[in-house]
Amino acid sequence: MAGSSAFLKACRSERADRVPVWFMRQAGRSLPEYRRLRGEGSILEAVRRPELAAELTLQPVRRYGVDAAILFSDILVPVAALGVGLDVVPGRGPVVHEPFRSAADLVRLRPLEPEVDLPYVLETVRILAAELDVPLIGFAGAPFTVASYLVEGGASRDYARTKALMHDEPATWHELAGRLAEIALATLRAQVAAGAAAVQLFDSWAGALSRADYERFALPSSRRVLQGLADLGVPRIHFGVCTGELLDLMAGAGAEVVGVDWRVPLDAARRRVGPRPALQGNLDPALCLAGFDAAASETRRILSEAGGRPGHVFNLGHGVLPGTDPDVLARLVELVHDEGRP
Ligand code: 1CP
Repeated sequence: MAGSSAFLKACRSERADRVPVWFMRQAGRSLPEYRRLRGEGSILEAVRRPELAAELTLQPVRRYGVDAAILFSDILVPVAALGVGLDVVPGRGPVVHEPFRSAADLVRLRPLEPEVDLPYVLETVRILAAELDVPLIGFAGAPFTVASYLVEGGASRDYARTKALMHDEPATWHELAGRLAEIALATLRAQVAAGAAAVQLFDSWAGALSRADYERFALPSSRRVLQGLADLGVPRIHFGVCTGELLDLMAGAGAEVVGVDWRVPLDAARRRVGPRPALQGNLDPALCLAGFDAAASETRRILSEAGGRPGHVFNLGHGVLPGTDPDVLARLVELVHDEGRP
C-alpha cells in the first residue's frame, strides 16, 4: 500500500493516478454512526479505549472513501496524560483548571514517555495500521497552539495572555515551547513507530501572530518538531488557519506539505511557498453547508487553481463543521477523484 498510495505520492509531490482527498476532523461531528457509538463523556475517555478509537477512525474512511485516515485523538491528549489538570468538556471544548502563568508552572510538564503515558493511543495506532488499506495520519499540536490552551485556560479569541507571556517573560515562554516541542516530537515518533504513515502538526491558531512574533516565538519550536522527524522518512504536514501571511515561513520549517485555509487561493499560496512543498486544502468548510452544488463549484475552482501539478492533497481549509451533511462530503470525494488531474 504505502508506496502506491495517492496520498503519500501527493505529499511527496510525485504524480499519482488521482488527486487524494481527506477531511480534517472527518471523524465525529456530522456522522450519525459516530454519535451512536461515541456516547456521552469527554473525548479523553473515548481516546483511552483503543477498540473504540480505532472504530471511530475507520467510520469516515468507510463512509467517504477518503484516501487517508486520521487517528481519533486530540492535540491535548499528551499534556492531559502528563496530569496538567485538563478536561475536554462536551459542547464546550478544552478547559485547563489552573492555567500556566509563570515559570513555576513549567514543572507540570515533565518529559513524555509515550509507551508509559499514552499506551492506549499507540495500541489504537497498531490496530489501525493492521486494518486500514489507506495510510494513517498521526498528529500532534504544535507548541504555540497547545501553549495557548495551557496559558489561556481554554479556547481564546485574542490570545492576549499567551502574547503577554511571550513578551513579558520570553525565557519562560521559550522553555514552555521547548518542553511542548519535545512532547510533540515524542508523541509523533511513537505514533510512526506504531504504524502511522504520515504526520500532521496542527498549529491551528498560529495565524493570530504577526510575522515577527511567529518567527521569534512559534517557528523555532515547530521547526524543532518537524526536523526531529526527518530521519523517519514519513511525510510531514504543517497546518494552521489564517496563515496566509506566514505561509513562506511555515514552508521553511521542514514539512513536505503545507496546509492552506480558504482565504488564499492555491495558485497564490504556491507563489508564496515556492516550488517545493505540496499544498493541502482548501475548501471553506462552511460551503459544505451551502449544499452540494455550491461546494462542487468551489471544489472545481480549487482543482483548477492547483493547476494539474503534482503535490496537491485536497482537503477543507479547516475542520468539518458540525451539521455538515455526510452525503455532501461523500460526493465531494467522488468529484475530486473523477475530475482532479494530478
Ligand atoms: O468530545 C467531543 O467529541 C468533542 C469534539 C472533539 C473531537 C471529535 C474534540 C474536542 N476533539 C476531537 C477530536 C480531534 N481533535 C481530532 C480527531 C480526528 C477527527 O475528528 O477527525 C483531531 C485531529 C483534533 C485536533 C484538534 N483538537 C485541534 C486541531 C485541529 C483544529 O480543528 O484546528 C484543536 C485546536 C483541538 C482542540 C479541541 N478539542 C476539542 C475541541 C472542540 C477543540 C477546539 C476548541 C477551540 O475552538 O479552541
